[in-house]
Amino acid sequence: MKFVRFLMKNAALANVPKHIDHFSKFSPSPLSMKQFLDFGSTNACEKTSFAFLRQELPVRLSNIMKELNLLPDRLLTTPSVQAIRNLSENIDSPLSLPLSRFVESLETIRNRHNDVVPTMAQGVIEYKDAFGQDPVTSQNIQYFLDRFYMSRISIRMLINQHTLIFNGNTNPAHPNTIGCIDSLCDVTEVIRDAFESAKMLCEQYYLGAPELELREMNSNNVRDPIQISYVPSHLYHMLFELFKNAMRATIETNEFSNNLPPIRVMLALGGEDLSIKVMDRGGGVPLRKIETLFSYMYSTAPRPDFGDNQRAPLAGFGYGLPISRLYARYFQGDLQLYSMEGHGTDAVIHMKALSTDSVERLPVFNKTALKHYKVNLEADDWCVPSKEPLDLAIYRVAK
Ligand code: W6P
Repeated sequence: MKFVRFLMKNAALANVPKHIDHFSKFSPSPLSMKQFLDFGSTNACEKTSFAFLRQELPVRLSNIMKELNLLPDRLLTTPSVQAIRNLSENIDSPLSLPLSRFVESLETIRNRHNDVVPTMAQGVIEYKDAFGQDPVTSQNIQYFLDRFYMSRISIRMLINQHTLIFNGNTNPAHPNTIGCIDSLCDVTEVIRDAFESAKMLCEQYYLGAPELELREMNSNNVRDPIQISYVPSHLYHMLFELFKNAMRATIETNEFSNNLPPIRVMLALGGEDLSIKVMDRGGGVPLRKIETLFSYMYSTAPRPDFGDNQRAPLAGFGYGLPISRLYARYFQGDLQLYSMEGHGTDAVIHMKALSTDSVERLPVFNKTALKHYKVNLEADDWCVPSKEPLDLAIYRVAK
């Protein structure tokens, strides 16, 4: 029996398809926002985009599949992770289709991968149930999933751009949009939209919600609206997540007060950065716990079954914050939390203001990446504080 399981496990692990080895030898080619926009204007045609994607999609996918195969066997052999590996098995077969069926097959591939995030989360739960959680595994999973989900964001971005631009429909409601990029994305409008949606959810769950106080500063020209080239859906995703967290903290720490402190937002545009700060007075989070808010392992818990008279709580389940941070980093920005326990939390989204600086940030599989998956058995280079008080008696010198 043990031997059969041994054989089956090795069969599952060994069959790395040949095309993955081939395509993983190439490095992914990051695109700038400007290049994305050019693909959708007169500069490029469907054939160029087709030829690019036929190479680039398998390269990005193969690079990350090489890393997936380096995960500890105990994680790799969970049913969920196996299911994800099987999805990529025939990635290049639809991609060898002629141009005329390319858009259609891209849409099929994209839809087949819709549930990868919850499936991977299930894999982490299966691992935790079987082996528990420890800092080393948590760190490895964090490293891998940040790269895996970043790769996924980028692959879906390429697919969405191609299918939206070349599916034959134009979008007259948004003349400035090229695929899912808005070359004049009105940041204030996205902030208000995301706030309103979070507020509606918050009111359903808590029967009340804090107000929004928005200030903005355009240092380039005080009167101009703040607009950049960006993917509005990515920005919306990040803001919606931050607002849900800020609202939940505000309500839960001010439960018995009859006026809720507003959520204040500061939006600033400089020469290089566009930054959005979301400030709440929700009591804050101790510094020690900030990192766990972004942790895939520590924030993965089986989703409780919400019955009819119980709604899903506003925030705190799933991968909202770590994935929002990836969206910010995808175009060379970042998402950071500054909290003061006892007072409140400031969450800041930094974005590149210039479309020439907004370049995709992509993982590449190489020796440096490989090193991260090798177990490090060396001791840490910082002392571990002892729980026992030091017995100074041993240093006493005889007088
Ligand atoms: C909190 C915790 C948190 C996470 C993200 C954004 C805002 C907040 N506020 O208390």
